[in-house]
Amino acid sequence: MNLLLTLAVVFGILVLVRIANVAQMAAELSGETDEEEEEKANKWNSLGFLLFMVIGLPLMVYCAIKWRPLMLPVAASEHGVGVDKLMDINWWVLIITFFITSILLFWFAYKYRYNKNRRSYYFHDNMKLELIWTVVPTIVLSGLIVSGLVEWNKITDIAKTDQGMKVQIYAKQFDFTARYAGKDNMLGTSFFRDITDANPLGVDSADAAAADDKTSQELVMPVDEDIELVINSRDVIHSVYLPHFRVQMNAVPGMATRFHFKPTITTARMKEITGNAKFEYIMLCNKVCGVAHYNMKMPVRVIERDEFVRWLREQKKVFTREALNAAAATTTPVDSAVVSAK
Ligand SMILES: [Cu+2]
Repeated sequence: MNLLLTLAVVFGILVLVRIANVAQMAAELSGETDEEEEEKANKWNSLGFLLFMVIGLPLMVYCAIKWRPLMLPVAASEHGVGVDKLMDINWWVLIITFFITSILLFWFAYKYRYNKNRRSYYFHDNMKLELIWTVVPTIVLSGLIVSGLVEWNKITDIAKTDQGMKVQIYAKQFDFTARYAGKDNMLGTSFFRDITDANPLGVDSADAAAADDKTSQELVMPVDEDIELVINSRDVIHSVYLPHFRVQMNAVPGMATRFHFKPTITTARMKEITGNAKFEYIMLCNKVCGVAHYNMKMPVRVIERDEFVRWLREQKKVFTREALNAAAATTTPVDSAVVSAK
């Protein structure tokens, strides 16, 4: 099949070359000069440009409208609305610039095609033109960058980050685990040397703050409440990406990164908004982190407060009571706590 296709292409090219030769010979026989021939070619080429514009630009608009439903639905978080507004402004600047420059490009290629009776206008430099194409993009781009920075500062405002329910997102090749801080809203410290089969997050059982910590393989959040994600990685750089909430933050080994946000739309409500009864939020790894990266994800749900309290009650604690008692019985060093946690 491939051989056949290659042969078809080769013969197709040969036929086209033959046709071009015949056309040239016919032109020579009819006494057409090179100049006339060139003028004809220019005319067809410039008309081709116009045709490309007339078909291409409306087709682009059509595709953008037709496939709009494949884009993300409305932002499901408080800060996401601002992010979307920024995105929209960027798109409008791009779209307007694209249409102006494309129309000028194709139209000029047609209008100013070679004409032996026309001389091009020569000028050495033009201060006014250069000022315009330097100052206008500078102002537009500065506006975009500054508004982006202002929005980003609002999102990452450190002053706010001590409020909100703490949830650790622990990333490793190739899954995520969520750890809820419990009533004290304090996550027990963890250390990679404390990692065992029974304690995959390496939580320190001697730390009192860890006693009520709970883990889950699903990220469940109460609606309209501040959430403080504390993000860690065991091995390589991963990325916590929650597209519907316009949240993305890298998970970096050896340090904790944070993201503070407030979900505003429950999963049930989003099903109604999208008209999709099967709609579910999702968390994805957004850094190519290894062979199973494509499959590194975690289901996400946003529910009402009371439903959330019930759900959290059912989740399993990081440590059993026996493990905690054993840890309490042994005093320092940390390593003995690890053994007892097994
Ligand atoms: Cu990953």
